[in-house]
Amino acid sequence: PLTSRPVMHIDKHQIAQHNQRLEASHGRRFAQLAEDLPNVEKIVQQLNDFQVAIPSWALGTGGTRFGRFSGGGEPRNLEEKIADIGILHALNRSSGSISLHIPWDIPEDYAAIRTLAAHYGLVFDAMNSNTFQDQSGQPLSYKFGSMQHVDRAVRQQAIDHNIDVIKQGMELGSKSLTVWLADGSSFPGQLNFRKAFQNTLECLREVYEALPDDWKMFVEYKAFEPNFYSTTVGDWGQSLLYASKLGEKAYTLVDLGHHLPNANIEQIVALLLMEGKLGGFHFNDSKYGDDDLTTGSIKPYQLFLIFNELVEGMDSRGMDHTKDLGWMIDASHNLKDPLEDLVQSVEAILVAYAQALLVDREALIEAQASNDVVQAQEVLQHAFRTDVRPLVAEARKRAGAALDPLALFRDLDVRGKLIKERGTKAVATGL
Ligand code: LRH
Ligand code: MN
Ligand code: MN
Repeated sequence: PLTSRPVMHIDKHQIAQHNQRLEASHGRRFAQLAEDLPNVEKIVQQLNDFQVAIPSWALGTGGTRFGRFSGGGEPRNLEEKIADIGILHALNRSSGSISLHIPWDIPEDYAAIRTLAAHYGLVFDAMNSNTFQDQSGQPLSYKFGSMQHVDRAVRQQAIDHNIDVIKQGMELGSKSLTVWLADGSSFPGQLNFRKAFQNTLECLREVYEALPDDWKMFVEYKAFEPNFYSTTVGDWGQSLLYASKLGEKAYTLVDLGHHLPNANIEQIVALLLMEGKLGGFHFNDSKYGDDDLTTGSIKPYQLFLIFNELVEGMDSRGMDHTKDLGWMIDASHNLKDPLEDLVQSVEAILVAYAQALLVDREALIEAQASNDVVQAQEVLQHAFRTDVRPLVAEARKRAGAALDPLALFRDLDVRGKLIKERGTKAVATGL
């Protein structure tokens, strides 16, 4: 039983009423699309099964280096972050898990937290460790790195923290650890690259040793920021090196915003999948760097091309789309309502996935085999230019979610109610 039940919640009747209002126009649009698709039932089912994890740090208004303008009604603690994801999941039935960041999140009573999450139909996705900031009371500083550090004692502190995060994750039923390191250097000569790599590898090995057998470890790479000359896990090659040396439970994690401009992410994805070393995703979008903008807001065609490789690569390896990779959003913005932002990101992911499922694989293979470049482009763009939103909406309807989650969020004045419950000056812990 829950000790305290939040006031704001979305119930079945509100969803049913909303869907009833939109049913006629949705039904028309869906029927028209279904007429042209041979495998519509299968696609709707695949969309229905697809779940993407929500990071606990995306529920508050993100800041920039220059300031933070918090919105009202933001979650003040882990319980309220879970409640927010509960609202999101009730609206779309596609965000059934939460990814924690330790110690931005401080789970105290594990059983109670699990019960609360289960109440909303949520489970715990990857745990994220944090050795990129100094926490109050922490004996040694990460100013010059954590796992790469020249001082063994600092490295040990980073190892211990990661092992503690694994232990906390075990209490919550998580099955994976994501390690993102800010380690690197900002000036030539600051770092011995080989020593930094080897120190990091040694530390990751110790963390890997503490990983339960049924867990995965994701090594997340990032080209730059906060370091601006070198990053010790700077690209997919370096991440793949670590993951290969660590062992079969270690994988590369691709955060879409962590590449140098114009990187061909879909090709990276294809090769990592081929090697069995793609572990998961952090979805977001960007124009310049790690902008963490709403997924699909800047480069929807790239997102589609990535999903095209994912579907093709996973199918060729007999992988389960829903279970075999870790899907997560890693976006948080400073202008939008965080929940509305997440509704948009989840929708964009499902749209890109649906478009990828529409690709005529046989026609594409044929075009490739005959060097028909024009036809290959036609095949891909036919799928990309199909308005698949009725498929995504239909999947939601069948799962008991809202046909138009954003409209319902606004109609119910969810944010207004959260402000009433939590106040206008609520500030989430974290970034
Ligand atoms: C680093 C990153 C990483 C962190 C998160 C807060 O830029 O993408 O995944 O854990 O942001
Ligand atoms: Mn990330
Ligand atoms: Mn990032």
